[in-house]
Amino acid sequence: MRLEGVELITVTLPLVSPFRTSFGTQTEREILLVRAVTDVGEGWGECATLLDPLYSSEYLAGVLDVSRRYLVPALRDLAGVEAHRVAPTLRRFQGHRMAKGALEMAVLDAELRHRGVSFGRELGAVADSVACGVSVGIMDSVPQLLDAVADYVDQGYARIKLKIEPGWDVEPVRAVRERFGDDLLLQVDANTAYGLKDAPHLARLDPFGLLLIEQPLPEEDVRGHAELQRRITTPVCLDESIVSARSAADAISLGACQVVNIKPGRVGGYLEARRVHDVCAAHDIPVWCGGMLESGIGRAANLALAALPNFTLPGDTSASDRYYRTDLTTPFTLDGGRMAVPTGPGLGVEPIPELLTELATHREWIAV
Ligand code: SMG
Ligand code: MG
Repeated sequence: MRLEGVELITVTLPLVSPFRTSFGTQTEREILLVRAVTDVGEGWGECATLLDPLYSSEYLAGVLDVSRRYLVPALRDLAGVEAHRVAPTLRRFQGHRMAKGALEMAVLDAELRHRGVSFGRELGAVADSVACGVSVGIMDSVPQLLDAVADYVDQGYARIKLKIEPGWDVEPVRAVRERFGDDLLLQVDANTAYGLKDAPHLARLDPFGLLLIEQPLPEEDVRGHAELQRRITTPVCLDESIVSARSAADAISLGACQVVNIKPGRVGGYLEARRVHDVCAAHDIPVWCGGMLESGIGRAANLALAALPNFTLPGDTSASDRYYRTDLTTPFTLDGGRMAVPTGPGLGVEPIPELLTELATHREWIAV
């Protein structure tokens, strides 16, 4: 397969409601799509990066720059481009996993479409649908939060995740438990907002029977998470700290997590995400699929990944209408708390061309 060029396309989509986390509030999502053009057809990728370096060090303008300056030109050196060669070829460039992952995804999609194989089949999916959870942002008041959670529960979401930060943690969790009962699958995500000094406070979440607490401490504080886990009974789950299969293995052997959130962009792509899954499975550590407010392109691939056998917890793979009034693909919908894994070749979905023409804020062609 020969790569002829890559188009980088940005699209700004308004969110149906503001999404507040411990690092900021988002009212819209600047999405970066990657279109790989090869001699056997096209493929699509979606980059996980946010506009600003607040969730991780990557940011949209940085991804565009490193892609045009280093990553895409490096793929010129490949006599024939194949998805499994992309990561090794780009390895000499440090970091930039989200940028690399999006390129690999687009090449993989082109390759699979050509072979007539779906992402799910290629990655090793064992289910044709997956249980879906929803991530609920920090709100101005507890009544407002309860209304939002009630709406998601009514829609059938299989699990609720509450974003937390100091000052918005024990009370919202207590209120949700009191209103919806102990059977609701409930977890929290701090996005690094706490320190080890907060261990006694975080232990106050123990009585609520949470599935897990996600990334309470800073990204690099893996040992801190291990120490925290000795002081609280809620299982610690890592998100930001897990950037590769190796870092997952290290965190597990340190006792820093009992659960892992897998986000393909954060670990450099779907092929590494599968390795993270395999490492966790080998250690009996359950995983679930995280989300980065993806459009239908990223969602399609995430659903395929979430159908692997060790994805035993519902993920942040919510329906299109949880994020956007108009998705870039045919919308994904919830059916009894589950979503179907796409079965068509490659991702099984593609951006609606008229929407891209109408909504693109930047289009850039990089010939190879
Ligand atoms: O895609 O439903 C989604 C968002 C899920 O909470 C979510 N993602 O830390 O897990 C996380 C956050 C990161 C993105 S916040 C803009
Ligand atoms: Mg998280």
